[in-house]
Amino acid sequence: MASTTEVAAAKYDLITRRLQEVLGGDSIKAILTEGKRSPKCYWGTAPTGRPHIGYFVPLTKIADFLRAGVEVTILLADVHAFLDNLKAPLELVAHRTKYYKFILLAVFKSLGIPTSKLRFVEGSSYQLTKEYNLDNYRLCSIVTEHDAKKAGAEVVKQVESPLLSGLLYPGLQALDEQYLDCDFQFGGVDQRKIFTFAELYLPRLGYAKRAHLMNPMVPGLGGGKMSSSDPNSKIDFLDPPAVVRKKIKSAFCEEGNVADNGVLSFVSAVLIPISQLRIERRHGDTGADSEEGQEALGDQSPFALEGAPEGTVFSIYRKEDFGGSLHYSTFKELEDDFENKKLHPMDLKTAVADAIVKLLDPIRKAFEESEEWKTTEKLAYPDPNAKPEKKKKVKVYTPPPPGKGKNAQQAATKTSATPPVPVPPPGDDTIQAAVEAAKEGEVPSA
Ligand code: STL
Repeated sequence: MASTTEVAAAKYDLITRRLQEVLGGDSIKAILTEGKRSPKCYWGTAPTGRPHIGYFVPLTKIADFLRAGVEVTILLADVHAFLDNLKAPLELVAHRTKYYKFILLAVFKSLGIPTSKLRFVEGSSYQLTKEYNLDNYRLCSIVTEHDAKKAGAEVVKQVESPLLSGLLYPGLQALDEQYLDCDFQFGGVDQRKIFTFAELYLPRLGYAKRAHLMNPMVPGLGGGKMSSSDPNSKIDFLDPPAVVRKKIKSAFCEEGNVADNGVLSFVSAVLIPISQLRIERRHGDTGADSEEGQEALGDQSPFALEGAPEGTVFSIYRKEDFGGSLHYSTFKELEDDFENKKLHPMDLKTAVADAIVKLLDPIRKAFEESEEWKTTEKLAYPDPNAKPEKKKKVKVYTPPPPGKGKNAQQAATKTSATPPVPVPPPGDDTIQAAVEAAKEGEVPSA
């Protein structure tokens, strides 16, 4: 029988495995050791561009949290999506939030993570309250412009004429920790400056300093950061098999080069961890998460070929003429073989493409089967090349000049010296006119 200290240590190891960095881990250890309640965490994402398969990294990690009994909140940061240089314009953000929720739910299910255990929260559900806004103003009164800029440098899109909204972003994210009532926030290591900003400023508002857990970033297929704006550097969750294979085929993956290799990184950061989760689940090692795997969508076998030795986390098919298939039980062995040119990029790419196709199959199926999701996708990401609908001309009533028109007599007697009040066009049309005029480079007259 394991002691409470041992149980707490095992949970802590599970919570922090495969992370790049942990800040303030002792506070989590203390909660686990005390054993009175579960630690609480949140992971946030801003519903901007279409989420790509790099999201498998944080989402897979959430399985570990649940196994350690952590209460997990997923924040759909809709207000942030707008604040970040209008990445999601206000009229699209609600559709994108819905689209993200569909994707996230399907991905969690494909990973065997019980979605009933997750709490989904939309940022706007509390970020528009009086309390939150007053806290924002309090924060604005103590944060220098310099610190706000520095905190957002890696996360907020950097442009020539930065907007005030981008400066608000880090502060609001810090407040989210308080308003979502978490013990730690989890995110990519790209969030590090925002996390340290929160650690510095929340206590100055009288709130607790939270711990921060960071996963490594997965490089894109071109070797650089996996970006939502470069379609060739990333694979969309809904990409069909042929597109997945084409993108992997064209990925940079030089023979013997393990340094700038997005394909190898994906194996290490996504495919092997998923294989490991599945192997552990087969052995019944799901800790506090007894429901793991119950509502799983799609094939839940590790990425190992039939006949692979026990404990294989990744197999690569090869014809007997080329030395036969390869089976790895750690990433290190695979990486070494690649570096020593015992594993050819073509064989690696084929195996990775096969694994991704398998991984995405249940997600695409869920999309194909949901009319609501398909409609949401069209609304959230309208085709930029689609022709805009012809706008009907709205008839605006223009009153006749004084003394003219069929009611002239009546009006003249009733209003005597007062000139008739002109009917202003509806508010929306005024804004619309201004926007259209701005597009054409002219200034609206009134
Ligand atoms: C992105 C991409 C990404 C993470 C985020 C945004 C995070 C956003 C966020 C917003 C508010 C929070 C926490 C996180 O409280 O990978 O565009």
